[in-house]
Amino acid sequence: MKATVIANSNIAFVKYWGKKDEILNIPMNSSISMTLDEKISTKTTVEFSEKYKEDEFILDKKRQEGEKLNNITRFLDILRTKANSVHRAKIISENNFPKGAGIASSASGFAALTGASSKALGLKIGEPELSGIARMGSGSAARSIHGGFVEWESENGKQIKNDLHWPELRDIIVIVSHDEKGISSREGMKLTVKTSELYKRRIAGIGMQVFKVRRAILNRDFPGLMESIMKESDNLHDCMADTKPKLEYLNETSLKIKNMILSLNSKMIKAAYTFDAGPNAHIITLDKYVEDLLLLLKQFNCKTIVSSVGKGIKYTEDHLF
Ligand code: 2P0
Repeated sequence: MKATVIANSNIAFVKYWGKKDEILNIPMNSSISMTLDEKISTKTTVEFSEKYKEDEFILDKKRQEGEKLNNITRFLDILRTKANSVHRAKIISENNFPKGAGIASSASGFAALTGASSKALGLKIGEPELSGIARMGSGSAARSIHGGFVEWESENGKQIKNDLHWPELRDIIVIVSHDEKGISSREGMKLTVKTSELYKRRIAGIGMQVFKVRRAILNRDFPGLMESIMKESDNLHDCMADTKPKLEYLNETSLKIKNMILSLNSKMIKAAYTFDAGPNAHIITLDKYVEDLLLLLKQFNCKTIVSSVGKGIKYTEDHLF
């Protein structure tokens, strides 16, 4: 059977950085994210059949080989074992955001692959379990199974509130650089856990941060959420800077955007910046401030994508092959 799923990316307000268990992808701390809309999504079609002799994976029209393909095969083995299947698969996957835009695709990618593969294998599993399986592919994918606001503590991501809870919230993604990051999140977080003293303090205090972000979402407390988001992004990047060797994901433009948001907020909080393991800025704001922010951002000559709060994985019969 063939199955197709569209999964959206997500932006973390409390970040996942560091694992308790490297094999099972159990995180050191809870993270909280907002699922983005279909402008930043992956569409994946999977078919398992005896007609395929090997797994075949085509991503953005490029046939994948070597370690990239092996990773997918290992991941599919988890699902094949569950379904008692020995069939190999053909997978076609397409990201709809600009190629090489530095937007992480592992969250939407593994969420789409998990949903499509489970359905193609005839597995009847609900979203909590799907989230736990997606996690094994990539940690942040555990959150992209669900829509709205999602908390991932250890095994499965859980929805805090759905996409209708705060319809005015936006993420303006500013594509600062098209370069691939120098060091992957997976390697970077390992180094931070091993070498950063500041990281120990981060982990000791993160429970309070998670509580504040969850509470601000539940109460739709905009200034409270914005302050927590910026504090969290700064804390993560301080820990990256404290890693040996130093991890530097932000560039000059990222820092200029950060300062622009700080001065914009001097009288009244209108937005928050947050950065992942790359220079692209995510500006969290409200619908009513988007137009002004886009005007201010023009000076940087960067492509921008405006996303609302999105839904969880979506099944469709509109297959890619
Ligand atoms: C996050 N990031 O919470 C954080 C913020 C990057 C910075 O999740 O090793 O690609 O595949 O589990 O999910 C990126 O880490 O790492 C990430 P793996 P993943 O969104």
